[in-house]
Amino acid sequence: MSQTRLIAIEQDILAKNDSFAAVNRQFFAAKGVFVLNLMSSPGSGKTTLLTRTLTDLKGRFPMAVIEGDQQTSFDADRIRATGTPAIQVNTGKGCHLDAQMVTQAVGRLPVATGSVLFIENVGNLVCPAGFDLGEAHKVVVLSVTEGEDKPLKYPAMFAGADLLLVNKVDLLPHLTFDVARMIAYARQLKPNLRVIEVSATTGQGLEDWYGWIEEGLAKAVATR
Ligand SMILES: Nc1nc2c(ncn2[C@@H]2O[C@H](COP(=O)(O)OP(=O)(O)O)[C@@H](O)[C@H]2O)c(=O)[nH]1
Ligand SMILES: [Mg+2]
Repeated sequence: MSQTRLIAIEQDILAKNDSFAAVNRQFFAAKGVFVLNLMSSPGSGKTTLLTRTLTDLKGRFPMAVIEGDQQTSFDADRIRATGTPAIQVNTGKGCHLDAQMVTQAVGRLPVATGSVLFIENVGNLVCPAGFDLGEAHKVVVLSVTEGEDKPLKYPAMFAGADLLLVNKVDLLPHLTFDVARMIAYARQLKPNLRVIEVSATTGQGLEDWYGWIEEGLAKAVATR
């Protein structure tokens, strides 16, 4: 295939995605729904962070989850075990969720007015960065077992994020991971990137993450 034709196809796909993303964003804005698109490598702890978050924030405001994976409904099952409504979207060979998948999932999910909708994207640091889902913020999770160099290796992911959750900080005593260096790399790509260091298993740092969510939700509700 010629390079020109390839670029034309890519532009078509992205334009179609953007029009669905705009529809989603309008729907979420009208209902005061605060939507977060969580992205990371497989195994960084997205689902663990989510189950802990849903359990800790239960009763404060309504929440729902869209789970993206190539195969299985394991993660949606883990989320539903917390009592939160969740939809699993399997992308098959696809390496990311797209905005139309979110439109369809939202049609099958009880998304309450004034709620938080978490979207767990397919695990990798590449393709999810290119697709707007209509979210309020892209949140990237990087765990301390992955190496400080990841922001520079996968720049689009970090340049497009509004919040970086550095997860598994409970493991730092056993590693040589340099948190400050990794954050400096990430801020080369996004100077005002907000960073919160957390452990989904011990709960360290989670209050800051919850505060950030509550602030965002309050804004979404106020501008409804
Ligand atoms: N030590 C430690 N392990 C964690 C933490 N968060 C997640 N894990 C573990 O990392 C593995 C992958 O977690 P999972 O939530 O499935 O990651 P996902 O693929 O990003 O959804 C599991 O074995 C979790 O128990 C953490 O904060 N500390
Ligand atoms: Mg997961």
